[in-house]
Amino acid sequence: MAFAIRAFYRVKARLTNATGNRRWGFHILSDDPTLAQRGNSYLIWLRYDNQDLHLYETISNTLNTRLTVPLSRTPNTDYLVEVLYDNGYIAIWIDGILRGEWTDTSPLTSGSYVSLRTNQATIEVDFVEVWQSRGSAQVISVGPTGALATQNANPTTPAGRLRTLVQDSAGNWSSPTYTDVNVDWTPPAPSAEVRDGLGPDESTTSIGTQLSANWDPTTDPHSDLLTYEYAIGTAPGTPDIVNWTPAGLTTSVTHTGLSLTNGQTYYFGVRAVNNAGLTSTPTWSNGILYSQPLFYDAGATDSILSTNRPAVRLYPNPTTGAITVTGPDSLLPLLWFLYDSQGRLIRSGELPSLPASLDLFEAGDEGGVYFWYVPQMERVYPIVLAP
Ligand SMILES: [Ca+2]
Ligand SMILES: [Ca+2]
Ligand SMILES: [Ca+2]
Repeated sequence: MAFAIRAFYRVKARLTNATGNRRWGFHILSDDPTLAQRGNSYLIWLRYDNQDLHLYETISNTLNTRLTVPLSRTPNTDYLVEVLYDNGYIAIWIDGILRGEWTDTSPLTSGSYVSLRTNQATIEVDFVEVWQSRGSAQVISVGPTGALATQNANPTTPAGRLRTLVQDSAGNWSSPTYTDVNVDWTPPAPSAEVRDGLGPDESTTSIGTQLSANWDPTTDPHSDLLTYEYAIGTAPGTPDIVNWTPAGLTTSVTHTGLSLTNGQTYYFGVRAVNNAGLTSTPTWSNGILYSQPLFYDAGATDSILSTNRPAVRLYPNPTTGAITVTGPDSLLPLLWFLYDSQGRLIRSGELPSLPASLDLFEAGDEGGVYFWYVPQMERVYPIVLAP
């Protein structure tokens, strides 16, 4: 552990062998556990055949006796040894009874190791605990290099247990109490795919007041999900139409109350929030085009010629597949939509220059009447595909 001005050590062990000059104990605040006397440290030392408790200070790897207290102990008995180090003051309890105190007027100022030690002894150790001092509130660091370096194995198994005890002004210790803590410092995995619409991915919609999306479920193995959030934007990564909004734990949503712009493509973003409050990177759909439902005003077909609006012309009509489009550059880029006789959007595109040759139809299109819609002209052109 890192050096602390005030620290508390608890070791519970029993000595089990019957012969020899039997002793065991532990160094605290050692600066080098590889050395025979652990460099610079304090050694709490229980001598069974001498029937005493020893405290040594090791300086430059040399033992110096600082305290000797008569104390009877028997083999095959658990002893709880507790040591308080407080800026040079050392107090030792055996089974809860204060047995020795000593103050180092030149206290150790560094030392990162606790080191168990035996001499002609076999011991069974129940536990070794190092307690750091705290205030009335204490921040515990978590993360790969934190004091708690483990995340929950699953959402219902806490990663750690925080224990605490307090000492009264007479030096008496409370019983330890504890609380279990859940730890998750990583965001959920992002959803694999977001699809426009409520089923397989859709590319166009004719409903101008709402948009839907559905997405692959995801999870967080450590803390599970609190909610999904969705957003709608005019570009992937840009939630400029609907900002991030909780969706609960369902994997689809329909957002109503929209006023969609004809010819605009909209994108759905989805991200997951875990129970630690961490948010995944968002996943965006590949977009859905809003195209107003087609209406065909037969009366407007010829009146277009008598207005000041520039003319867009196309030929041949009927066609076997391709058409040539002419018109002024002021209309560029020329956005167009092709609908079938049922009013269903078949395809759409943009002409970057005029005149242009446009492969309007594709193999598989059935012969008959189609409608070519040019938003800039607010005009629908009937086109016949020759069978
Ligand atoms: Ca000293
Ligand atoms: Ca996590
Ligand atoms: Ca789509």
